[in-house]
Amino acid sequence: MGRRILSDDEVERYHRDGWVTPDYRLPDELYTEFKTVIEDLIASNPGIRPEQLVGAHVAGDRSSGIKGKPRLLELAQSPDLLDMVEQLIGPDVIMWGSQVFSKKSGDGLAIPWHQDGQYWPIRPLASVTVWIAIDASTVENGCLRVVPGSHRNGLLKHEVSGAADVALDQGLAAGTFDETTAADVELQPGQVSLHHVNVVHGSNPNHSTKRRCAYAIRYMPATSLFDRAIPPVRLAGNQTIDYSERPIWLVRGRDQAGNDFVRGH
Ligand SMILES: O=C(O)CCC(=O)C(=O)O
Repeated sequence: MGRRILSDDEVERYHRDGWVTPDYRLPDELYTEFKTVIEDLIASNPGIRPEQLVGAHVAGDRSSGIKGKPRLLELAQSPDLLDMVEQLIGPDVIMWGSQVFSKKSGDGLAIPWHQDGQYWPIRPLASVTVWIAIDASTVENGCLRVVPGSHRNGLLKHEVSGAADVALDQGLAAGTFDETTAADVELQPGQVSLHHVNVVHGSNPNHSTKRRCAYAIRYMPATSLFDRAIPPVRLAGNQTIDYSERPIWLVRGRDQAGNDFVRGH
C-alpha cells in the first residue's frame, strides 16, 4: 500500500463528483522534468497539433506517427502519482496511455464535451486520468471543465461533430447533460486534477495570449482487460488511434485479467 496523499475527503469527492483537485503540487524537480520533456516532445513533433500528442510516452508509436518520449513513462511511475492513483482504483495499476493537450495562445482548439469511456478499449471500463498542469490553466486560456456527478449516469450518446476546429471528432449529443452545472478546473503549474473515465468534460478554445499546456496520464486497474480487438478510433481530421499494438505497462501490483504486456513493445 502506497502513502495516503489524498485525504479521505478528497477520495470521497472524487467518487461523488467524478473528479478532484487535491491539495497537492508536484515537487519542483518532478514538475521541471515533466515540463522539459514535454517542451522537447512538442518541438520534436512539429507536424502534429500539440492538443493531439497521443501516446506521448511511447517511442515511435506505430498507430499515431507521434515521436514520443519514453522518459515520460518513467515520470508517470513517480511514487506520488501512483500513490494517488492507488487510492482511487486499487493496488493493481496499469499505465496504458498519455496525451499532451497543449493549446497554443490564440490558436488552441476546443475539446468537445465527451466521456473518455466512449473511446477507450478497457473491459470492464475503469480508468483514472491524472491531468497535470504544465502551464497555469484558467478560464481565460481554456481550462478543463467538468460536469460534477456526470460519471454516475453511464455512457451517454455521442455523435460525430464534423467541426474543423475541435481536437476530438465525437462529442456528446445535445441534451444529454446539463452544461450549466459545469465547473472550471483552474490550476497553477504543477497542480493536478484526477478524473474518472465517465465524467463529462471538455474545454473551450484558447483565445488568450497565454499557452495552456497539460499532460494527461491514463491508468487502469489491472483487474480490467485492455481489449486490443476494438477497431481503430477516429479522433479528428484524419487522425485515428489503433489500440491493437499499444504497449501497456504494469506499474504496480499484479495483473488479474490476463493483460498482454508484450504486444507493441
Ligand atoms: O485538456 C483538455 O482540455 C481535455 C482533456 C481531456 O479530454 C482528457 O484528459 O481526457
